[in-house]
Amino acid sequence: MERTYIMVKPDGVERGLVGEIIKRFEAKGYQLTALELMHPTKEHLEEHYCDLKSKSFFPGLIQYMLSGPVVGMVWTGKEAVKTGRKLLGETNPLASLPGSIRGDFAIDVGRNICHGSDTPENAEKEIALWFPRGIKTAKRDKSIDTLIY
Ligand code: DAT
Ligand code: MG
Repeated sequence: MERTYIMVKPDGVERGLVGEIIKRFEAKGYQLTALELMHPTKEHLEEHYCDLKSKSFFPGLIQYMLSGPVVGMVWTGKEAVKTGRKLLGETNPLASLPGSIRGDFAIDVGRNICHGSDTPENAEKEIALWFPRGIKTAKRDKSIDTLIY
């Protein structure tokens, strides 16, 4: 089953949009596999965004990402990466259709409230970077269904 790394950025956390973003992935049918409030270091963020190092907006992006805690999540399910990005919308919120998270809640590309992996390979890299201790997947014990108190 495919996994994707979704992160609520500092502005999304500050604006109280964590629940709204979780709600949309749950409603779509994806399974929440990991979740943590984190305070990443500059070095950690530079690694996460290493492909963008040469861009003029890179220092501003890192500064913004350091401005408060983020919520890192792993969501699992069929085509989680591609569909996750559809739920998020376009990188530039002004190009995002209403109905998407960025389309509904953001205007500026530099404050686009959420991150989503762009390929299954990058998703696994990002999951390893943000959840370096691994993710324990506990199976639900169905025997409790027969125990009624
Ligand atoms: P995405 O987050 O949609 O995968 P990306 O990987 O190209 O987009 O860029 C990472 C983040 O960098 C993006 O969410 C916001 C910021 N960014 C991208 N292009 C930008 C630009 N032209 N000006 C300012 N920030 C930008
Ligand atoms: Mg990206």
